[in-house]
Amino acid sequence: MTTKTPAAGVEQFFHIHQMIETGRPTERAILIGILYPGQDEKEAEDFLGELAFLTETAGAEPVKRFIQKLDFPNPRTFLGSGKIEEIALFVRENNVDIAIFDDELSPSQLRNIEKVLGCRILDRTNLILDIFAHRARTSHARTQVELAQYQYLLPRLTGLWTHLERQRGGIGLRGPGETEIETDRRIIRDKIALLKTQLKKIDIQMATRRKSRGKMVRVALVGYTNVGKSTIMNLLSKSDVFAENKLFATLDTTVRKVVIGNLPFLLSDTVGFIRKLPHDLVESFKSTLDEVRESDLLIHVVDVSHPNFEEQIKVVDVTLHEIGSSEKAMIIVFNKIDVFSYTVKDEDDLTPLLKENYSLSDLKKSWMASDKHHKSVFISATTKENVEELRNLLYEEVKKIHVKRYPYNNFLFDSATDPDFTA
Ligand SMILES: Nc1nc2c(ncn2[C@@H]2O[C@H](COP(=O)(O)OP(=O)(O)OP(=O)(O)O)[C@@H](O)[C@H]2O)c(=O)[nH]1
Ligand SMILES: [Mg+2]
Repeated sequence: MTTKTPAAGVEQFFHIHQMIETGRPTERAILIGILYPGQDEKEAEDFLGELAFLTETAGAEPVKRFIQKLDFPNPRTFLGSGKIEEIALFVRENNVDIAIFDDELSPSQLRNIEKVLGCRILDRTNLILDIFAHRARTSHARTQVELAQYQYLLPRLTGLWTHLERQRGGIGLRGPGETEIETDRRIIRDKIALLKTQLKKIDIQMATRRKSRGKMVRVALVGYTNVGKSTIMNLLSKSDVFAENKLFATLDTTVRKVVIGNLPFLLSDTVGFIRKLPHDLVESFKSTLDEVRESDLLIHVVDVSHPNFEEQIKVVDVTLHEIGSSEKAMIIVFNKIDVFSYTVKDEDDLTPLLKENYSLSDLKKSWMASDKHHKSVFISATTKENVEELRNLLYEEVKKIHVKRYPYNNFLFDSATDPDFTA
C-alpha cells in the first residue's frame, strides 16, 4: 500500500488539545519525573510544577504526580519496573488519558512504557512541540515547528504504529507491516527536506528585511518563558503584543521602533526559553533567534517572584551561549517585584540566611555583588514601579552603542533626517 501523506495518526500524535477543540472533555494527565542524585526534593517538585503548567497550557488537566529517586533513567522503562506497575494501576483505576514524562524518552522507552501503561505517552519534548504547534501563527513559525515535529517523529514511527493498532482495537485488523512504516518514513524524510527548503527561502527574505532596517541600534528582549517580556515590550513601545499567563505566548518575533528622549532604537520581543528546550526546536527556530543574535544589546528579563528564578537565569545564559550570543552587551531586568515575597526570619533565629529569607534589598545587594558585568533594575511592568529607571538605563546603554556607531553625528540621532522621529 502506498499513501501520499503519512499515516492519519501522525497529526493526532501531536495535538493533545484537539480533544477540547472538538468539545470532548479535557484529557486527564499524570506527570512523571525522576529525583536525581544531588537534586533536592523541592527542586524536583518545582520541575514537575513547570511540567504541570506546560500541561495546562497544552489544554490537559494534571491529576497526579509521580517522582522516583533514581541514579539515572531506566533504559527500558525510564522508571523502575515496580514503579511503572504502580503507575499502571493508577492509570487503570483513574481513567487517565495521558502520561507525561519530564524528560525526553527514547523511541524504545516510549514503546515499552506504552505497553505497560496502556494510555497515551508524551514526553517533555513532545509536549513543548505540541504547544508550539498550537501557538504558531505565521507560516514562518508553523514551518519551523513542523520541521521540528517531523524530526522528532521520524525515529519514533514504530511506537506510533503500536499506538494506532491499539486504538483500532486490534480485532480483525492486521497490524501495519514494516512496509507501511518504511513508506511513512520515506514520506516524512521528503517532508523534512521540503520544509528545510521552504525555511531557507523564508530565512533569505527575513535577512533582507532585517538589512533594510538600516543601522539603527537593535535591542532584544530575552528571558525565560512567562517572565513578562511582551508586557515590557508593550510598555516601552506603546504597542499591543499578545501577553498572557501561559507558557510560550509569543512565538513570532515582533520588532518596534522605540524612542527614549531623542534616541530611537529598535526593540524586538521573541520566543521565551525553557529548561530542556528541545534541540530540534532550537535548530529550526534559528532564524527567529537571529533577531537575538544580530542585536546590539540584550534585555534579559527575569521573573524575580518565581521561586526558581536563579535556575531560570542559568537556563537563559546557557541558551544564549548555544546560539552564540553570550558575549553581547546585556542589562538584567528583574520584573514582577509587585508579587515578590519572602519568608521573614525571627530575630532570635541565628541559623544562616537562606535564599527564601532574602528581601528584595538583600537580593539587590547580593546580585550586584556577584555580577559586576551587567547593570540591573528591579521593576514591575504591571504597576509600572521603577519603569522610569529602566528607561533611563536603556537610554544610557543605547547611547553608548549609538555614539560608537555615529561618532560624527553630534552623538545623538538627527531627527531632521528621520521621518518617523517622534521625540
Ligand atoms: N504581577 C505581575 N505580573 C506580570 C508582570 N509583568 C508581566 N506579568 C504577567 O505575567 C504573564 C506573562 O507575561 P508575558 O508578557 O506574556 O510574558 P512573556 O515573557 O512575553 O512570555 P512568553 O511570550 O510566553 O515567553 C502575564 O500574565 C502578565 O500579565 C509584573 O510586573 N507583575
Ligand atoms: Mg511573550
